Amino acid sequence: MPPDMPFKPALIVVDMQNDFCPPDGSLAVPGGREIVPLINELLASPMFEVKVSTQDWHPSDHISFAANHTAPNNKPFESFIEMKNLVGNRPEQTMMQRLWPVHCVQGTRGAEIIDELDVSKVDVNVRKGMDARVEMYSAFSDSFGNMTEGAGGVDLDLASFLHARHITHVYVVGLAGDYCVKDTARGAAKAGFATYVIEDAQRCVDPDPAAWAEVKRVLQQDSVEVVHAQSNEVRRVLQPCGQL
Ligand code: VGL
Ligand code: ZN
Repeated sequence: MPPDMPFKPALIVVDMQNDFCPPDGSLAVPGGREIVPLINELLASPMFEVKVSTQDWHPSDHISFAANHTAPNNKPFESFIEMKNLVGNRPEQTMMQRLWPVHCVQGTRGAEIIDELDVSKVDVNVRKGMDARVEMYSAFSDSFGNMTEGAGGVDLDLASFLHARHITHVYVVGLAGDYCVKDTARGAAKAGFATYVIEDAQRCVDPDPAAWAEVKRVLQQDSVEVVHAQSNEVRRVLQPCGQL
């Protein structure tokens, strides 16, 4: 990259919430707490122009909760239901939605960000998944691409917020690598930011390495770069001078 290319990076820390963490989260991601030291190191860096955290923040009647559907098609992790684009007023558009255990219900302890995360360094927190009718893994839009800021889905138009701050690059970390990290990173790339997922600062619901390889393929196809903590891309946001 030419040295004079603008570099105003933002950090997005996705869904580091009690319900996504072992040992007692309702949707605990294996190894979810192991990534905290690296994420806190990133949060402590003066190199980021903006630091964002996100929270999955569901009403109790959320469409993704297996408990809100009828047997036999209501097994958490296993069952899928047909979800319609009601938010976008296009009910003919449908997609298959995986069902989950009840998680991150608004106002519960499970929805709080874990105590170990250094939230004092966060500039803005985005709550998402607030519209009961639709899934919203990405902090940029729901699963159909609707941006319903103010209408209940999410409480901030994150793309406009980052553009207004002249952000050029977005680094995405957190939980879960195969759902909300993945879709948030794809949303960032689609919004025009050079986007990185830091591999060592995420963990997946599905711990099978083959599943992560497939996620990486999809990310790279959507112009997201998957990088290691030791890469130059990460070192340049951890070095105070920004040069190696
Ligand atoms: C997530 C499943 C359901 C995530 C959120 O944060 O990756 N996964 N809701
Ligand atoms: Zn969720």
